[in-house]
Amino acid sequence: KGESGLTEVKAVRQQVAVLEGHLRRLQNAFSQYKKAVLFPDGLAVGEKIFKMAGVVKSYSDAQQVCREARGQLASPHSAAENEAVTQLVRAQNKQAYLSMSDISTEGRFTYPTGESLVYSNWASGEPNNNNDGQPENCVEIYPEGKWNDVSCSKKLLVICEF
Ligand code: 293
Ligand code: CA
Repeated sequence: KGESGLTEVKAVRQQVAVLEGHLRRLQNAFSQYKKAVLFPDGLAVGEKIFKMAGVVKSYSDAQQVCREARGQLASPHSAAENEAVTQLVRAQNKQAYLSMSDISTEGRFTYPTGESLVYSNWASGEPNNNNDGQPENCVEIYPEGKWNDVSCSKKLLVICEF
Protein backbone atom coordinates (compact mmCIF):
# COMPACT_ATOMS: atom_id res chain seq x y z
CA LYS A 1 0.00 0.00 0.00
CA GLY A 2 2.73 2.45 1.08
CA GLU A 3 4.67 2.56 -2.20
CA SER A 4 1.74 2.55 -4.67
CA GLY A 5 -0.07 5.15 -2.50
CA LEU A 6 2.89 7.53 -2.79
CA THR A 7 3.09 6.94 -6.55
CA GLU A 8 -0.60 7.80 -6.82
CA VAL A 9 -0.21 11.01 -4.79
CA LYS A 10 2.64 12.08 -7.08
CA ALA A 11 0.55 11.36 -10.17
CA VAL A 12 -2.39 13.39 -8.83
CA ARG A 13 -0.08 16.31 -7.88
CA GLN A 14 1.30 16.23 -11.42
CA GLN A 15 -2.22 16.32 -12.89
CA VAL A 16 -3.18 19.25 -10.65
CA ALA A 17 -0.10 21.16 -11.83
CA VAL A 18 -1.08 20.54 -15.45
CA LEU A 19 -4.65 21.74 -14.76
CA GLU A 20 -3.36 24.84 -12.98
CA GLY A 21 -1.41 25.68 -16.12
CA HIS A 22 -4.49 25.19 -18.27
CA LEU A 23 -6.58 27.34 -15.90
CA ARG A 24 -4.05 30.17 -15.85
CA ARG A 25 -3.83 30.26 -19.65
CA LEU A 26 -7.64 30.15 -19.89
CA GLN A 27 -7.97 33.03 -17.41
CA ASN A 28 -5.45 35.11 -19.34
CA ALA A 29 -7.17 34.40 -22.65
CA PHE A 30 -10.61 35.18 -21.14
CA SER A 31 -9.42 38.49 -19.72
CA GLN A 32 -7.96 39.39 -23.14
CA TYR A 33 -11.22 38.41 -24.93
CA LYS A 34 -13.34 40.42 -22.50
CA LYS A 35 -11.32 43.56 -23.21
CA ALA A 36 -11.50 43.03 -26.97
CA VAL A 37 -15.25 42.25 -26.96
CA LEU A 38 -16.16 45.25 -24.76
CA PHE A 39 -14.13 47.73 -26.78
CA PRO A 40 -15.36 50.35 -27.66
CA ASP A 41 -19.12 50.15 -26.95
CA GLY A 42 -19.57 47.63 -24.15
CA LEU A 43 -19.37 47.77 -20.36
CA ALA A 44 -19.39 44.98 -17.78
CA VAL A 45 -21.03 45.43 -14.36
CA GLY A 46 -20.73 42.36 -12.17
CA GLU A 47 -21.90 39.48 -14.34
CA LYS A 48 -23.92 41.69 -16.70
CA ILE A 49 -22.67 43.14 -19.99
CA PHE A 50 -24.26 46.18 -21.66
CA LYS A 51 -23.58 46.80 -25.32
CA MET A 52 -24.58 49.76 -27.48
CA ALA A 53 -26.01 48.34 -30.73
CA GLY A 54 -25.32 51.42 -32.87
CA VAL A 55 -28.88 51.68 -34.24
CA VAL A 56 -31.94 53.83 -33.50
CA LYS A 57 -35.29 51.97 -33.47
CA SER A 58 -38.87 51.93 -32.20
CA TYR A 59 -39.42 49.85 -29.05
CA SER A 60 -40.57 46.64 -30.73
CA ASP A 61 -37.78 46.84 -33.34
CA ALA A 62 -35.27 47.58 -30.55
CA GLN A 63 -36.49 44.52 -28.63
CA GLN A 64 -36.03 42.43 -31.77
CA VAL A 65 -32.43 43.67 -32.26
CA CYS A 66 -31.49 42.49 -28.76
CA ARG A 67 -33.48 39.25 -29.02
CA GLU A 68 -31.75 38.34 -32.28
CA ALA A 69 -28.42 38.81 -30.47
CA ARG A 70 -29.71 36.46 -27.71
CA GLY A 71 -29.87 39.32 -25.20
CA GLN A 72 -32.54 41.80 -24.15
CA LEU A 73 -32.90 45.56 -23.90
CA ALA A 74 -30.94 47.21 -21.07
CA SER A 75 -32.66 46.62 -17.71
CA PRO A 76 -30.64 48.44 -15.04
CA HIS A 77 -31.44 46.83 -11.67
CA SER A 78 -29.13 49.05 -9.57
CA ALA A 79 -27.42 52.43 -9.50
CA ALA A 80 -24.19 50.79 -10.70
CA GLU A 81 -25.94 49.24 -13.70
CA ASN A 82 -27.75 52.52 -14.43
CA GLU A 83 -24.38 54.33 -14.37
CA ALA A 84 -22.97 51.90 -16.94
CA VAL A 85 -25.95 52.41 -19.29
CA THR A 86 -25.62 56.16 -18.73
CA GLN A 87 -21.97 56.05 -19.85
CA LEU A 88 -22.97 54.36 -23.12
CA VAL A 89 -25.83 56.83 -23.65
CA ARG A 90 -23.61 59.80 -22.87
CA ALA A 91 -20.95 58.62 -25.33
CA GLN A 92 -23.60 58.76 -28.12
CA ASN A 93 -25.42 61.80 -26.72
CA LYS A 94 -28.72 60.07 -27.64
CA GLN A 95 -31.51 58.79 -25.41
CA ALA A 96 -31.82 54.99 -25.35
CA TYR A 97 -34.59 52.51 -24.64
CA LEU A 98 -34.70 50.53 -21.44
CA SER A 99 -36.53 47.17 -21.50
CA MET A 100 -39.28 48.12 -19.10
CA SER A 101 -42.82 49.17 -20.01
CA ASP A 102 -46.29 49.63 -18.57
CA ILE A 103 -47.96 48.21 -21.69
CA SER A 104 -49.75 45.48 -19.69
CA THR A 105 -51.05 47.71 -16.89
CA GLU A 106 -50.94 51.51 -17.20
CA GLY A 107 -48.88 52.95 -14.36
CA ARG A 108 -47.22 49.66 -13.40
CA PHE A 109 -43.81 49.42 -15.08
CA THR A 110 -42.38 45.91 -15.34
CA TYR A 111 -39.39 44.07 -16.77
CA PRO A 112 -40.00 41.79 -19.78
CA THR A 113 -40.50 38.99 -17.22
CA GLY A 114 -43.53 40.84 -15.83
CA GLU A 115 -41.84 41.58 -12.49
CA SER A 116 -42.17 45.07 -11.00
CA LEU A 117 -39.13 47.34 -10.87
CA VAL A 118 -36.56 46.72 -8.12
CA TYR A 119 -34.76 49.98 -9.04
CA SER A 120 -35.83 53.19 -10.78
CA ASN A 121 -34.30 56.55 -11.59
CA TRP A 122 -37.23 58.63 -12.89
CA ALA A 123 -36.63 62.26 -13.76
CA SER A 124 -38.60 64.70 -11.64
CA GLY A 125 -42.31 64.51 -12.56
CA GLU A 126 -41.93 61.19 -14.46
CA PRO A 127 -43.52 58.91 -15.38
CA ASN A 128 -46.28 61.31 -16.50
CA ASN A 129 -47.81 59.35 -19.42
CA ASN A 130 -47.86 62.74 -21.11
CA ASN A 131 -47.64 62.98 -24.90
CA ASP A 132 -50.58 64.93 -26.39
CA GLY A 133 -53.00 62.04 -26.53
CA GLN A 134 -50.47 59.25 -27.26
CA PRO A 135 -49.81 57.01 -24.26
CA GLU A 136 -46.25 56.80 -22.94
CA ASN A 137 -45.74 53.12 -22.12
CA CYS A 138 -41.99 52.82 -22.75
CA VAL A 139 -38.93 54.19 -20.96
CA GLU A 140 -36.02 56.25 -22.27
CA ILE A 141 -32.82 57.02 -20.37
CA TYR A 142 -31.29 60.48 -20.82
CA PRO A 143 -27.53 61.14 -21.12
CA GLU A 144 -27.80 62.36 -17.50
CA GLY A 145 -29.01 58.91 -16.45
CA LYS A 146 -32.57 59.92 -15.50
CA TRP A 147 -35.61 58.09 -16.92
CA ASN A 148 -38.68 59.37 -18.77
CA ASP A 149 -41.72 57.47 -20.03
CA VAL A 150 -42.18 57.95 -23.79
CA SER A 151 -44.28 56.66 -26.66
CA CYS A 152 -43.08 53.20 -27.75
CA SER A 153 -43.05 54.44 -31.34
CA LYS A 154 -40.25 56.92 -30.57
CA LYS A 155 -36.98 56.02 -32.33
CA LEU A 156 -34.24 55.66 -29.73
CA LEU A 157 -30.76 54.23 -29.38
CA VAL A 158 -30.63 50.48 -28.77
CA ILE A 159 -28.56 49.15 -25.86
CA CYS A 160 -28.72 45.43 -25.14
CA GLU A 161 -27.69 43.47 -22.08
CA PHE A 162 -26.29 39.96 -21.92
C1 293 B 1 -44.33 67.27 -20.63
C2 293 B 1 -43.70 68.04 -19.51
C3 293 B 1 -42.19 68.00 -19.65
C4 293 B 1 -41.73 66.55 -19.76
C5 293 B 1 -42.42 65.84 -20.88
C6 293 B 1 -42.06 64.36 -20.95
C7 293 B 1 -42.64 63.70 -22.17
O1 293 B 1 -44.10 67.88 -21.88
O2 293 B 1 -41.58 68.58 -18.52
O3 293 B 1 -40.32 66.53 -19.99
O4 293 B 1 -43.81 65.92 -20.69
O5 293 B 1 -42.50 63.70 -19.80
O6 293 B 1 -42.38 62.33 -22.15
CA1 CA C 1 -42.96 61.30 -19.92
